[in-house]
Amino acid sequence: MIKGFIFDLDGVIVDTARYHYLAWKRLADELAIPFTEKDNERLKGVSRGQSLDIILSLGHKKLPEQEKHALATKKNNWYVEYIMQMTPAEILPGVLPFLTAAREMKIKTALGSASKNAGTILNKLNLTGFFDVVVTGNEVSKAKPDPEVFLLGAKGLGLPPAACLVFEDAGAGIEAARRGGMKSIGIGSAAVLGKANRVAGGLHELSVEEVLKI
Ligand code: B16
Ligand code: MG
Repeated sequence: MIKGFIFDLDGVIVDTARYHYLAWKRLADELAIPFTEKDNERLKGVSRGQSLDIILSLGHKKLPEQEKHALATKKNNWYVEYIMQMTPAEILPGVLPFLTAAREMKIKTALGSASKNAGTILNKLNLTGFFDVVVTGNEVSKAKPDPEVFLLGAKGLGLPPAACLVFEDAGAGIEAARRGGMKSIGIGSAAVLGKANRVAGGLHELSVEEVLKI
């Protein structure tokens, strides 16, 4: 029986992928590396360091660790500038009613995000109070598809993995849920998220009652 929900952030609660893209694009342009919105799809759910590696590989560039660290910091500073301008109007459709209903029904709720900026984003959008537990990129050492982020979420909720349902927009996140022994709902297209127990376009298409039955 499902007693807890674990939500990914980017792509499920808010569309921060747009801001990640703008910041990575600015860096790629500086490095004269071609980088399109289609390339950006590969960065979804992937850690900051791995994202930079993907961009450098697009430009056939290899750089020493120290230089990579400086570039990742530069991108993050631009990204933080963008997210500091965000407002609650950018919360994706259906999120607030879904979170409200879940909490009214005494379902425990956790955030499980690869982003080190997840706490800042939740605060900025006035969403922190909707989550019993927040696990971010600061607490995990292994990126999705490793299940670490979701297992920490389940542990924080005091629930066994099988009692948790994960909401994810990235294929790597659906795989992480599966490896962690959790059912999942894919948010996005069935072509990418076919391994999820159910796929929907967004939380606005789902009710708490129906997802508890999967
Ligand atoms: P940061 P999620 C992920 O968030 C993003 O999808 C991914 O594009 C980003 O690289 C990653 O967070 C790390 O973000 O640079 O802010 O630490 O989908 O796991 O909520
Ligand atoms: Mg995501």
